[in-house]
Amino acid sequence: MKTLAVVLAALLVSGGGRRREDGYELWLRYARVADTARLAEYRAAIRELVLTPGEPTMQAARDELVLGLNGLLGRRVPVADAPTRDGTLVVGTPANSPAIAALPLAAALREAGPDGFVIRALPVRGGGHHAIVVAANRDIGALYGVFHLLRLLQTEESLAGLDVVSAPRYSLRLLNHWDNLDGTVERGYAGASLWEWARLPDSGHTRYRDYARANASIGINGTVLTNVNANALILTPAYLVKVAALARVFRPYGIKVYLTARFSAPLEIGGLPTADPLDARVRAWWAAKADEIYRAIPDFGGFVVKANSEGQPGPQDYHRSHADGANMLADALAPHGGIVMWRAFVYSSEVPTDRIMQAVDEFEPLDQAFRTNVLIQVKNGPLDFQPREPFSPLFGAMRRTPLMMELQITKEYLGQDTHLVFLAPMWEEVLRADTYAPGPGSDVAARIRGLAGVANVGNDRDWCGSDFNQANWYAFGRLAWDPMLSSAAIAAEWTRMTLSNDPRVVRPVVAMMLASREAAVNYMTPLGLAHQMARGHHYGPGPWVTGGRADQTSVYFNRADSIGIGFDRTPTGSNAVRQYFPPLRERFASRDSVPDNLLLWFHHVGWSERLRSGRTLWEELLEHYQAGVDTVRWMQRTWDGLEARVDADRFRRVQGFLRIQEAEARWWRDASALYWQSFSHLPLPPGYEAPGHSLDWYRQLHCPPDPRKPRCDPVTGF
Ligand code: GCV
Repeated sequence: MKTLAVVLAALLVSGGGRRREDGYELWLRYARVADTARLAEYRAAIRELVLTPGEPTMQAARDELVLGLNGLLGRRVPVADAPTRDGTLVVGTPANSPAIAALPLAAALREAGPDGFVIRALPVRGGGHHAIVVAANRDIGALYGVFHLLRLLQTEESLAGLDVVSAPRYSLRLLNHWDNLDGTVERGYAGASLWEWARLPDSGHTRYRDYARANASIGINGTVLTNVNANALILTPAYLVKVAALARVFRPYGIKVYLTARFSAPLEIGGLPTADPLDARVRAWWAAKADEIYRAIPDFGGFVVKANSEGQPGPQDYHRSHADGANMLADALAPHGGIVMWRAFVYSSEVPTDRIMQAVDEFEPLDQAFRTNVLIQVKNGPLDFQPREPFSPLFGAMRRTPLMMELQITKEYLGQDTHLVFLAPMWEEVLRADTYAPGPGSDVAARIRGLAGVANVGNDRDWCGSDFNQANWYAFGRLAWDPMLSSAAIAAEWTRMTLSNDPRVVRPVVAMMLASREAAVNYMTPLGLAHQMARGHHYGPGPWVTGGRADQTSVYFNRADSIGIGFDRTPTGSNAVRQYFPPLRERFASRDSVPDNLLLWFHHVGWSERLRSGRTLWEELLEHYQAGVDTVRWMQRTWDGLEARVDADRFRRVQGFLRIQEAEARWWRDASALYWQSFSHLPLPPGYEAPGHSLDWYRQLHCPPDPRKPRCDPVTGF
């Protein structure tokens, strides 16, 4: 009887022997290698582990290897002090591993630099055994190398002739959390904040360590814990001790902690009558605050600041410039080696120019005015994380000031948790865009010093709100390490690690992922349209949104009228094209050369004007909306075809979300087409799928007051 109870309990825990695919393990599932030949190869190549676990980072590397190899190889790999036989895995640095110090790796290690690693299949001297060596200059490089090796095993790569030298392109690879101290997450679609402030510093959730593991596995080396719409309380002693506790968990994984600095903190928590950056008392307050922070967190990274933007306080409140504000904070952090990432996301409702031009107008004159420990953090596009924008012209305009690029991993404008939209193709597009500053061959990737990604992580069991949203966290880290990795390669890695190595799964899933971003562009904002989402929550269509701040409305951006649609940014309009270097300026300004996918971003085009395709603008718009819907339907069919090859948990979850996405792609198509039709007065072509409802119906659709997911249901009309 007792035995039966034990068996039943075990069955319940294990889900009947089935692995529970609830998403918690992300891409670090370490499932047993399915290909038997590969499994045999790996088992022969890795029969013992030599690694000195003295320091916390080496201990983390060892823990990960033990966990990973146990899972992947399906057996325990013993740990030895020195290589004793063929099939040894040696991990370390010349300083902590005599075996590595004895190997001729100097040139490769120079190439690997401070964060990189070398992985080689080698005979190890003093025994002549064959080994795989993971070597680095610093412990953190060894940990990154371990994750890389595990990735090779997870993706079933051959180890024959292994010879890898890998170094990150950028030294700043940061997540930005928009997490509030009350546990909410601005633009978060994966539950509440991970940071349990009320329980810290004493209770260290084990999840913090898994968060650090996940980040380290893709090379992320910094985390900004708090929202850019900042709360000064995070800088008070009561919170700093909590921040220090998180920093302790993250430190072995090479992750530095950063905070957002509220510019008015000297007033709010410092008891000063001003926050003027040129006031000596204010400067002294920030210097003392920096000293206090570094006493608590010696490796604190620095501040991110949103100033004079969307109501946030800043130096302009005192008639000072962004440089005055940034430099004051930079001076406070400089003695400790800290940096300031000052955001360029600024626009003012009082400035009469095109909203997207204001960042360049504001910051370009300040080029060279910033301290050396200031970076200007620029969103990928000049507007605000839209499904498609051209790259921000600031990447070309700021020639002397170090720049970071800010990407949004959380999909505020791209279907949030439910829509399957893989963002790597969008990021690849901007990283590889040529700014032509100062001439051809100057891509955005070369103009920046780091990447910041607005995190999509919350306390949902699956971290990101959906299985496929995890791929965007993964892709961000991989691109911050190597911005020239292709979206296809990243998608394939992620799919193999997360879902399956079976080519009958990998091929279709990668195809779905690669098609997904263009599908979203098509059903949401085709041909260069932007910011057509519903007001506030930005979920679902709202091309009719007007009222309030003009430069936050849809009509400001679509400029639809009886003649046509689109924002004239040529010299006859706002002349935003002037902010790009030649020949882009001319390319964007001319109807003959502007790419179709940015047409309405730069031009106001007549409804019946013919485009390169031979179709009229009206026909072309409708084609794109329909193509978006069709692609989602194809994704549904593709996924349905995988039922037998994907575990039931994830199969059903993704299937359900694709159902939502298909209904909402139709919602976008129909609401948009009907709204544009109220200007064009042109008919839908014969055979075009008829809209489900009238324009009024779509306009009156109200979202339920759900603070977590402000979703409107276009089917029930809720
Ligand atoms: C954190 C957009 C978002 C805001 C966000 C802002 C920013 O406007 O809608 O939620 O605020 O960008 O990046 O500062």
